[in-house]
Amino acid sequence: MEFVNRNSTNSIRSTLKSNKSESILMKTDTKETQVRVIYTGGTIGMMRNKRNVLAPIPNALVKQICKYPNMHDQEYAEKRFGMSTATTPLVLPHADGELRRVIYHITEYDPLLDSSNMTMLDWARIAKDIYQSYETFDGFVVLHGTDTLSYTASALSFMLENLGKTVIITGSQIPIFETRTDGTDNFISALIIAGNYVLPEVCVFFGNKLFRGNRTVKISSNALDAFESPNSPPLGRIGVSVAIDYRLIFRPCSVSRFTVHSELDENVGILRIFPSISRSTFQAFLSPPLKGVVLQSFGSGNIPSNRQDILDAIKTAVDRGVIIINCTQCANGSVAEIYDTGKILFDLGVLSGFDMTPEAALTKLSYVLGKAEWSLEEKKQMMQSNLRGELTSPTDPSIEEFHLVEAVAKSLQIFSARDLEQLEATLFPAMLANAVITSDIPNFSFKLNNLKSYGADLSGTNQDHRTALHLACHNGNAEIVNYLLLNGVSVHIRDRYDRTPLHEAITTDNHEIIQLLINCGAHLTGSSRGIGEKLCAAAARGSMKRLKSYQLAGADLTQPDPSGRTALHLAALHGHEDIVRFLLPFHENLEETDLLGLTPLDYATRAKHFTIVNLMNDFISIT
Ligand code: ASN
Repeated sequence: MEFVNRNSTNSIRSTLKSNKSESILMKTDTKETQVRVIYTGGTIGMMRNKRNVLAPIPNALVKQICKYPNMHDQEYAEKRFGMSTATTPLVLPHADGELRRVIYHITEYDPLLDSSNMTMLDWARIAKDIYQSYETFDGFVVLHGTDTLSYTASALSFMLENLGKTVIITGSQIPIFETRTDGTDNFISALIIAGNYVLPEVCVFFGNKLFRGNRTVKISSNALDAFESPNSPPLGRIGVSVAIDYRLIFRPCSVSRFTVHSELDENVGILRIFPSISRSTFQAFLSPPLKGVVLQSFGSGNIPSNRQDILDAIKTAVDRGVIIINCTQCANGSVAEIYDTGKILFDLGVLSGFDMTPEAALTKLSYVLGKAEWSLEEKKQMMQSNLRGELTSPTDPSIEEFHLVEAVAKSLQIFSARDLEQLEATLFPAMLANAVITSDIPNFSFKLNNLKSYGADLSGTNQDHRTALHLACHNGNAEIVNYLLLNGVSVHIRDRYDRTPLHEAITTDNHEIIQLLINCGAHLTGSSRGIGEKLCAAAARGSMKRLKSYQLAGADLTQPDPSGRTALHLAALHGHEDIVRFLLPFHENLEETDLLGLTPLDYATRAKHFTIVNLMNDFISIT
């Protein structure tokens, strides 16, 4: 399969990062957020073909979107990116109540697929595409057919390890080319959430609800509310405004970078048991090469315990090393050892899938079996652990009955739900900030745990969209930063002025904290020219520490500023010999000229810094 080249990642990079393209950017105070859309197919982009059935139409979706003024602001796009070309992104008009306008880049897959035709290879392709453009974008939307959407969402939730950004899968029941389409609403809402909310999960947005992807099932082939998450409440709802329940967000709690595991084992299956299932069917299903099976049992996990032939087949498979996961056929609820007919499975070595959907259990099996480095015991252990919020674990912390915010609200005589929400959004970040400022580590962990149990979102932001992590990074307490990271606080949230926690650590030149953030997947944001300006300023000041901060944060130290000058030009001009020595090895040659056509050597010569001139001439002679 090949990319259609419209908005391929290279052209996206060139639009966002290239020095040349930035010169046409409009000077604007409008805040923007960048979303990558991966369009895989599905009804959303289908039309009736000659046989009068729906099939995906290549190169038609973007043209259709451009016709909707609520999906693409042509005027803004032209001012911002120049006259439209094949590589210009689309622009969502400003949405009331959101800080940032969404700029989105669509990658259309070739061929576009009805999701019934998708395979594990397609999941791997989506995962790899997200990985490869992860740092360029704030969030991701995957347009997908609805039929197997829950499988893809579940699989991606496992494959995208230590995900720190929002991934939303959506589609529609009625094509976008039809008047009554649900595609525009689903797509617009997905874009707004992916661009403006940092939710480190693979989510599904459909019918005004945001779900955890690996909890979803398709419940209707024709209703517009086609998805449900039977055993877990929606993560958010879209009404007049976007309401996310942050308490439900599952956050990776380790200091590790985002990565993708794309090796999936295809030797998995779902066996739905039914009365009088034949021994031969059962045995054939469990035979090699099958390595993992989701056994969909009756009720709370029961099978016919009077069928010795079935029990023997299960025993043989378990002894062969097949992992069998017991999930219920019921739309709601979980498996439990309540009946004799269920207990017998556990005695045979079948594992409980508890309240996982069959889609989640199956994709988790193929992910876990694809981990060559794990032993069979580890794989079994993982299947029973809550990896991405796909199962309700008995150790999940419960939220205190007594609600702190309600108590404060009572004393302030606040009764409306809206005012209560407002109070909560103000109180928790303030209390977290207070804990960051006033505590040592034992005290801090005590306060943090208390706040968590009162339902506080530890990644919550204050009025300036700053998190406790911004503050902790600025204050320079590495232990507290580490603690916040281990509690899943996001490294990607940008404040009102587009500053991330990493910016705070760079501003205070705290290398230990910069390293911690980088280990957790943080990266530099903003325009590369802007970073060039900062590097030049540091070089002019002779600030080696600041340059090293940027180096540690992953900056390209040869990045020019808007005038084409690099840090080396400025170090040469100001005669900072130590900085010139430090920067020289990063340059391939010294031929980079600024807008006046001057090289770093020209600067050193004109400023009469002869030791630096000699240094540079030596460098030129060996390169
Ligand atoms: N058959 C379509 C698909 O899954 C159904 C849809 O998208 N609504 O691709």
